[in-house]
Amino acid sequence: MMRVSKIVSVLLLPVLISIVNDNGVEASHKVFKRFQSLSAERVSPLHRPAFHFQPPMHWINDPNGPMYYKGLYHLFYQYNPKGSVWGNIVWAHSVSKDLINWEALEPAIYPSKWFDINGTWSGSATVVPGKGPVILYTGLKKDQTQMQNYAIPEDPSDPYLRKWIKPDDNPIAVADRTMNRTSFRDPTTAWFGKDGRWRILVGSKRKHRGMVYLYRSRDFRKWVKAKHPLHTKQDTGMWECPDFFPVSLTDHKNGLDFSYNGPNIKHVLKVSLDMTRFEYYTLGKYYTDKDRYIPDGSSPDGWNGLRFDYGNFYASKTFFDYKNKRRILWGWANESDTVEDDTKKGWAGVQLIPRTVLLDSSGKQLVFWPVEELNTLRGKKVEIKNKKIDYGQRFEVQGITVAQADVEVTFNVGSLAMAEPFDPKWTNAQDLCNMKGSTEKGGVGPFGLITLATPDYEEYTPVFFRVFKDTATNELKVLMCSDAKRSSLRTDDGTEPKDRMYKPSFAGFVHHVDFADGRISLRTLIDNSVVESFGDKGKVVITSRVYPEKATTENAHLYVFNNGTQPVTVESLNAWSMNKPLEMNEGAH
Ligand code: DQQ
Repeated sequence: MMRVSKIVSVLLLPVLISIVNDNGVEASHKVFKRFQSLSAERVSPLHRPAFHFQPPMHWINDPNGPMYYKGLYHLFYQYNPKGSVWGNIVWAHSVSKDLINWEALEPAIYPSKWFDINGTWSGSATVVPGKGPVILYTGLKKDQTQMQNYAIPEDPSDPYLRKWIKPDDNPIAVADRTMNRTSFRDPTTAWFGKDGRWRILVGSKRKHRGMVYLYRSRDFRKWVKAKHPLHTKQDTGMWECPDFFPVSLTDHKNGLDFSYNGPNIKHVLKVSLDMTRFEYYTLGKYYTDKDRYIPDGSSPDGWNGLRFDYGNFYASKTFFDYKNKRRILWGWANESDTVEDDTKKGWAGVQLIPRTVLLDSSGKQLVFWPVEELNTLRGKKVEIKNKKIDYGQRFEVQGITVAQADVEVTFNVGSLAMAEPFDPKWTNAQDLCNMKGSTEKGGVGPFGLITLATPDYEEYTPVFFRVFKDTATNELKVLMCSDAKRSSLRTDDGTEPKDRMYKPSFAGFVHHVDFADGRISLRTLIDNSVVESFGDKGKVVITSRVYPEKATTENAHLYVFNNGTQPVTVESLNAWSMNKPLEMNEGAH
C-alpha cells in the first residue's frame, strides 16, 4: 500500500488530474485542446528514431488490430492526423511483408457514424475462418458513451484490406445500467470455445475495481455479456487494452493461437493500468467450462505484478502470426519530453520493435525477443571478445553508428561471492535503481552498457545489472536498470512538474537467472531517442525514451563499464550499425 500511495502522489498526480478532461469524460490521455489540431510545419529530425515504426509526422498511440492476412502483416494504430498531441483519433493503417519495411495506406477507421462520431478508439482484429477479418473497436457517441463496434473489409480478397465497412447493426455491445459507460473499451481479439461460441474481453472498472467483461457470440454479430467478468481486481482502476492468450508449457519455440485449448498450457492476462500508465500480467489457468480465469499466484495480481516491459511501454497488444507460428507483441512508447517539445518536433510516439512472446522454461514468467527480421537491418559490425573489466574501468565500442545500433553482450561475472546483501525492504526495483544508480560502487555490478553518452558523462543512459544476495534465503536478486536520470543536460525547465522532461530510473528484478558458468546477457537497441533493452535473454525488458543535447548522432559514445569490485569479463560483444528500413515513413495519411 505504501508503494501505491507513493506512486499516486509523486508520479500520478498529473495523470489523475488529466483523467477528467474538459468534457467531464473519463479519458485515458492528457487532452491538450490548444495543440490538438496544430499541424506540424516541419518535422524535426533530432531524436527521431530511424528503425522504429512511426508515421511521417504527428501523434501516435496504441497499436490496434495487428494481424497476418494473405501474406501481409497489418498494423493499425491510434493516430492524430492533425497534430502531435492526442486528439482527432483515427485508425491509421500500414502493411508489411516482413514487420520491418512498412507501406502506409489510408486510415481504415475514422469517426463517421452515430456510434463512433466522437472517437474511434482501440480494438483488435480476428481472422474468422470462412469469413475473413473482423475488427472490433471502441466508438464514442456524441455524449461520450463508449461502445463496442465491428468493421469488416469491403473486399476480403484484397490482401491490403484498404476499405472497411461499419455495418448498420452496430454497436455490438453497450454498457448496461450496472456498468460504467465512460470506462468501457478496448475489445480483445476473439477466441473460439468448444461450445461453438466466440468470446472477447472488454476493459472496464466499477468504482476503483478494474475488470474485464466477457462477451460471447455465435455469429460475431450478436454478443451477450457473461454473468461474471472473466477477472477483476480491487483498487487497480480502469483496465485498458486487455490481452488474453495461451502459452505452451512444453514448446519453447512456437506461439499458440488465441483459440488453442490443448494440454500443457497456461493463459496470460495482461491489462494496461490507466492510473499508473504501466501494464502488468499474470499467468494462470483458464477454466473454459465456467469461463473463469484464476491467476496461479506466482506473481502479484496488481500494481507490483510482472510486466511485459518495465519502462515506457503501454497499450500493448499481441497477435498470432499464422505464417511463422509465433505470438508477436506490439507496444507503444510515448515521448518523455514535454508537450511543447512535441508540438515543436511535429511528431510524438513510436511503436517499439515487435517482440516474440514465449513462456520461460521456469513456467513462471514470459520471455520476449525482437523479431528475427530486425537482423536484416544490421549493417557494419564490430566484435569484441574476452575483455576483462576491473572495478571502475570502462572501454569504448567504436566503429559503428552508436546512436543507431543493435548491441548484444554476454558478460561473465566469474564469482558471485561479492554480491551485496539485499535489504528485504527494497521491494521496488525502480526506487532501488534510483537510489544506487550506475556509479555507486557495488560488489557484483553495476556493470553493463552506457549508451548515448558524452565522454565526460555530462549525458549518459546506462543499462546495467547489479547482483544482490538475500542473506536470509541465500537467494540472488538481480536488478536490471535503464537509468534516464542523467540522459539529458536539459534540466527541468518547465515551471510546473507537468511540463518537465521525464527522466526515470526504470528497473525490474530479473527472476530465475541461472548464471550458467557465470554468464548473463544484455541486448540493447539504440535508436536516437529509444533505448530498448532485453536482459538475460528477454526475461526483463526495459524501454527508455531519452533526449540528449550533446550525445546525439555522431557525437554519441557507447561504453561497457563495471563499477563492482568483482571483475567482469565481456565474453563476447557484437554490435551493428542499424540501417533505416527502405519503406519506412512513406505514403500519406
Ligand atoms: N488509448 C485509446 C483507448 C485506450 C487508450 C484512446 C490506451 O481506447 O484505452 O486513444 O492508451
